Amino acid sequence: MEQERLHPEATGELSNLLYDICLAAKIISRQVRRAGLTDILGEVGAINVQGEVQQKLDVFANETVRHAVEHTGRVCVVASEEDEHPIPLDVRKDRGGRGGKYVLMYDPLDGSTNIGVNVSIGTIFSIHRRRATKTGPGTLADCLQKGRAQVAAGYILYGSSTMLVYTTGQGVHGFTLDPTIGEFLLSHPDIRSPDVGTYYSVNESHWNKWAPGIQRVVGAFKNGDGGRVVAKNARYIGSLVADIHRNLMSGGVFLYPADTISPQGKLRLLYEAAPLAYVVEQAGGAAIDGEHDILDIKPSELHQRTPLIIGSKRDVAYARSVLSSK
Ligand code: FDP
Repeated sequence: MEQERLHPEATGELSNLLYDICLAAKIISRQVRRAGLTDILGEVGAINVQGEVQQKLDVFANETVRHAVEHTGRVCVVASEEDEHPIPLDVRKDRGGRGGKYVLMYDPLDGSTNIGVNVSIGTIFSIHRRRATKTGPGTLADCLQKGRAQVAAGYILYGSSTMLVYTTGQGVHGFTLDPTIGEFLLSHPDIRSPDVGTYYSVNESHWNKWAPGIQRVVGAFKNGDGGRVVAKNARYIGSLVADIHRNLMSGGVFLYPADTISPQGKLRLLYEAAPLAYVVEQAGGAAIDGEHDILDIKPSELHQRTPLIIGSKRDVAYARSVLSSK
């Protein structure tokens, strides 16, 4: 609300869309907190478009986010990591056939393999203005925009507390869910990421499948590289949101590079890399695919994957310089 006041032209629609996402987050958080007590853990017996086994909580979170926005008239199309195609949203008659102004893309429950073992998981969201179409439901073309064009992005972390961290391009702000009143309260205003990280986070079991450049970078984060990089401590949760959040707060660099099995990397550009890159850049950090800024990549497919190196600015710059000096 405070930030909306800085824009006299704002209609309040974006703030309301963020509220809709908060509502979905509270409902998902409630289910996550009761997992193990209710029949919500385990697989549904289906494989999603990414070739991954869908968990019941994945499906629940996916539908909860879509239901929270689909009748509001604020969104023209949603795209989720769990659905093969974007879902165009109906136009509300009371809006004169205009259709929603915004495009919402999301990863409903990131870190699926951690769901059943009580490790932090998260929801990631990315909001764009519709561009390709002007009226009616939105299309795939509205989804395929560069990350730089996002109007808002963020994540909800279901960790030791439930936190919402988001940006609308005016810094990064963190809110903690107070379960006693059911509201997100501003607990971490203006988050800034240290320029040099304490941690490096990578799944080192893939070492033998990496290109020599990536091995050099990870080796330097582990052992130091003269005066250029000081050896770091390792932390890898295996839930992207949780790994990014820790590094954002304490300083660190997260890597999910391409390897011989996944030549484009594993993570999804539109649901994971781009929104997190927007948050991390706004907090003073950086995000690249090894060469280009993540936010400058023009997507050609909805479920496009990308290598990702993200976190403290000087660490990402170091990785970029090693990778460019073949
Ligand atoms: P998961 O497979 O558990 O859904 O994008 C998915 C993701 O988790 C990220 O949250 C996580 O950082 C990464 O994959 C973990 O992959 P590895 O198991 O290969 O390390």
